[in-house]
Amino acid sequence: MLLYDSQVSGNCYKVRLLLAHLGVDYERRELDVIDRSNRPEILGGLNPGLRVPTLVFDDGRSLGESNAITFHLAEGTPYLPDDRFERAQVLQWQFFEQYSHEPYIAVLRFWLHVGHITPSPHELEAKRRGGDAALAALERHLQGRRFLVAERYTIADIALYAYTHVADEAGFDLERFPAIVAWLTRVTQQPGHVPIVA
Ligand SMILES: N[C@@H](CCC(=O)N[C@@H](CS)C(=O)NCC(=O)O)C(=O)O
Repeated sequence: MLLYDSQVSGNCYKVRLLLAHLGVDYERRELDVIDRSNRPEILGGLNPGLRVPTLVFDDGRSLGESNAITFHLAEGTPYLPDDRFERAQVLQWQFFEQYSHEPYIAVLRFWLHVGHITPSPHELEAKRRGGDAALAALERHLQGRRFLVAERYTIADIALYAYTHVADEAGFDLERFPAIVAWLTRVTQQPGHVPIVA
């Protein structure tokens, strides 16, 4: 398997983290997330979004979208429940991550930490407000729970862990969210855990 990857990307990290848990060997090719001029040439025909992560399987098929990739790789493993309702709960968190969490926390982190882009005060405030709302929702759900779904570690946790654990790089103070902080520690204790930059 070949992963088109970026070390700084939390979306790519979701895939690397799951592959590390699964003990699967793969090749990785680093793509620039700032100069994206070669994307059509490299990812054209592999991922309609021309984004990383993109995973190319040994039979030539390819898949984009971090949460679709982890959903596929986790099938038949302990990281994706068999129960129909719990699988839908996993999807609920993956969609939440893409619509209510990543567009705020990951984008702000990209601006401030990776791309060194200075947003306008209005843009900054909008991202902070959205990120705070996402973290508050996570905090409420994690109070009295060990993990997001089925009380065990799944790809739902991987999806939300990716950008939550580096939210400080976007200027979010996680100390305000004690249930999230405790959950982040539980995630790092899972067998095969690797950091975002390995
Ligand atoms: N929804 C996509 C988002 C992927 C994404 O935004 N990837 C970024 C790196 S984190 C990227 O390729 N950025 C460069 C670009 O937008 O062309 C996913 O979850 O995989």
